Amino acid sequence: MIFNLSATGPAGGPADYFLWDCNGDGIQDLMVAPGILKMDYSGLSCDVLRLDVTIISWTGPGSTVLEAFDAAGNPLGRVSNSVQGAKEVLMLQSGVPIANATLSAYETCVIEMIVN
Ligand SMILES: [Ca+2]
Repeated sequence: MIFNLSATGPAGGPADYFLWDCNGDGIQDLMVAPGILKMDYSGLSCDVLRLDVTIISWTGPGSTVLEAFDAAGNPLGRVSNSVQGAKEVLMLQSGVPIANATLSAYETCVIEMIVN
């Protein structure tokens, strides 16, 4: 893991998440059901300007939300899932460095996170 990852439940309680190979490629994925993943990029030596998070959401469009913030906590962008039950990439780009991001989900498998 090249950045810090933590998770909380929807109401600030413990998140329900576990490893599961949801796309059957032999590599364990992270199933969030439900929870909020928090990615902290402040320890990275390079600026983060783009996030590509590959997911499968089992809840409807708009229910899985990726949000990015700068170091002061100002929102930089927000993108959500558009399909249910199929693989898609949540892509978020910013003109200023992304300090941290959250992924809020009810029933979503996180297959890959690429930080650029
Ligand atoms: Ca997998």
